Amino acid sequence: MSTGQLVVLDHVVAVLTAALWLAAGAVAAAGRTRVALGLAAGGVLAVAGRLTLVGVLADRGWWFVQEKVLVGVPLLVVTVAAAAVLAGRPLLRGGDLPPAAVTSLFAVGYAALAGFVVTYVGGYPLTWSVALLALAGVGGAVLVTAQAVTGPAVASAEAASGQVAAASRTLSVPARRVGALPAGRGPNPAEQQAAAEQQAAAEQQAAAEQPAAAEQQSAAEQPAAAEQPAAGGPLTRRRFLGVAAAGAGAAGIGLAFVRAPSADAGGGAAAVHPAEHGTPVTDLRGPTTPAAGGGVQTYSVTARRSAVALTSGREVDAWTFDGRLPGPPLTAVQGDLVEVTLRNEDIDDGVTIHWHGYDVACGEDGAPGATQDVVAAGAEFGYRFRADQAGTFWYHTHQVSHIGVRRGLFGTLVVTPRDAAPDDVDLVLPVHTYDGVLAIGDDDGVLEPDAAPGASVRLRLLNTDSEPHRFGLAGTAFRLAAVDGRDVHEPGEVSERALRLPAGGRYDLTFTMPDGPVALTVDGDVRLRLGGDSDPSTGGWPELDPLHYGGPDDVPFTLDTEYDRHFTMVLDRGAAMVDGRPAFAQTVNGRGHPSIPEQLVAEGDLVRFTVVNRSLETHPWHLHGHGVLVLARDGRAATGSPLWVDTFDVRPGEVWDVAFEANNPGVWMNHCHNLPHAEQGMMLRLRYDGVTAVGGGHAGH
Ligand SMILES: [Cu+2]
Repeated sequence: MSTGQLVVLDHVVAVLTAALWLAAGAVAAAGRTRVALGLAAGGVLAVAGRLTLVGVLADRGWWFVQEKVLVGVPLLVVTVAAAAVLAGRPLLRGGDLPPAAVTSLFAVGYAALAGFVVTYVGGYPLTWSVALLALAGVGGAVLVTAQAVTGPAVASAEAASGQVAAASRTLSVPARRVGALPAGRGPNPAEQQAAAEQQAAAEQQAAAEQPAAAEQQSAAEQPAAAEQPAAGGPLTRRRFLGVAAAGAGAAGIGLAFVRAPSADAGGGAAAVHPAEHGTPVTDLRGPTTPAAGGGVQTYSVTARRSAVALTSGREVDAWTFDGRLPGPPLTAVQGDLVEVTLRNEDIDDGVTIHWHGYDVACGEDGAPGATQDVVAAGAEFGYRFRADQAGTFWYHTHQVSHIGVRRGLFGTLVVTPRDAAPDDVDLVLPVHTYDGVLAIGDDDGVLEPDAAPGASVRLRLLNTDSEPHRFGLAGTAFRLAAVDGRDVHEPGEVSERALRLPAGGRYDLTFTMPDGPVALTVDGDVRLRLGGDSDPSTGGWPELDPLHYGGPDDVPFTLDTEYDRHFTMVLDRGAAMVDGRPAFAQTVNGRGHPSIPEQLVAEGDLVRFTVVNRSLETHPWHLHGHGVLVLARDGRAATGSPLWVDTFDVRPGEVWDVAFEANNPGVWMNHCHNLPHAEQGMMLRLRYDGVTAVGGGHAGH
């Protein structure tokens, strides 16, 4: 079973555990002891199941169980033990349960619920704040339940009486018969009558403040209590628990406001330069001349709002570059100097251009608030870089990108090698969803370009959405020639294999056009046909795993390398501050942007990332300015071709290890490329010592 499936199962069993115990408590309170016994038995099995699951999950990594082992499981074990002591025998014996027994059943339910809430809302890592709040929550719930089960009048009488049953001391609830519940909840009229009488008597006693009488009555009702007179009064005990719970809650709330350290050195040397003194990132600009033999490609791109029709005629209310969807395709030959002037006509939120996967100088990276100021409506900005990397890339705005990119502020960037012959058919295929309609380029139907049999074909697949897409190429064997614009070493020929492309990622597929038809499916639907009609079904094809594809080659580092810095990023959902507001955030190590400590590196460092996904969603991780080498997934080393990527999908429960050399100084965004996730907090910075960002703490995305 995959770790992701185990995480889901654990959630389900946690909720089931809580439901069973709470139901057991409720049913017991209603006097239906036999049903309560059945539910409690189910609850015990559920608890056993949870303990087993936590054990199995622990084997997958401490990240997956930390808060369960430290809070959820201890709470469960303690409350189950208490319930066994208080409710075990009465449940087996049948008949009405004393209030302490009923409360103890509820307590297990609260503990199970608290464990689930800690996991689901608190996430990783566990903080004192969350632990204390969980204890306060369970303690408070137990107190309120004890009060309710006993009945308020009786409770106050008892408080006055100074009487408590020995058993109830464990859970700090007075032991009273369920018959003392308010009238109407008792199982039969006779009992209700008895309850009413008791209540009346208790009220009388409370009003008269006659401890002795109350004690007498209590003792008469409850032989067990009489046999084991309490040392302390319930008032003291309840008050103590109440004060403790309130104190834990207050401390938990207070601790929630403790700020994170501003930087994480990843086990490496601390900063030599103070954060605010160094080279401004705006000084880190691209070269001004092409490489030898290269030319200059000059582009001017204008961002503006525009209604654009897809090929079906469907109109999209878009944010565009140059009034088209996608923006203008930018091309260059390797070694060219590329100069792009960006103008913002009327995008009120502002705009930038980020060169996705292209390792430009940091001042050209287009991260507003980090590498440049946002380009406001009416303003412009010039980008410049040398096209050193040949391959398939794209560009997009990085300002309110969860809206801007979705609405169309992106385009393709393809750099062809200077020395290689071009393919006969070279198709650039950016897949994007506009207003819920999937299109390749601006074509929301089926593309049918020409390809003669025998022609060499390259399909450049780009996923410009925030979710992965699944591709199938039918009618021919093919090679996965490049991933994220970087050539795969010795790509072998495969057929009938599906390709899952992460958000932001690119795959180049190559093949020789056969005599028969070829079709490309996206998420199961044919979107491109070559050489005639065909309507293949690719849904059942197994996925090609790029971690185990192609031929091995030299790599600069492996799992065994001594890294200068090692950063672990645990991705989760949870309550956290995002941009100064509390949110159910997408978190990294329990925090949301901009409160996630920045990662500090020094030029020349070998840096390793371990990225852990504890959540139930896929996170396409994207580091700016550097390709990263995939070392391992779930602890198993990648084989086959060295796999260099700029975006990698970390699916639920997965653990990825990647590495890179810190060879491109700057302040780089490091974030989830599911852009709504980034907006919801899943974004941080990697900063080189001695480089300072623009504008201080806050960066757009
Ligand atoms: Cu994400």
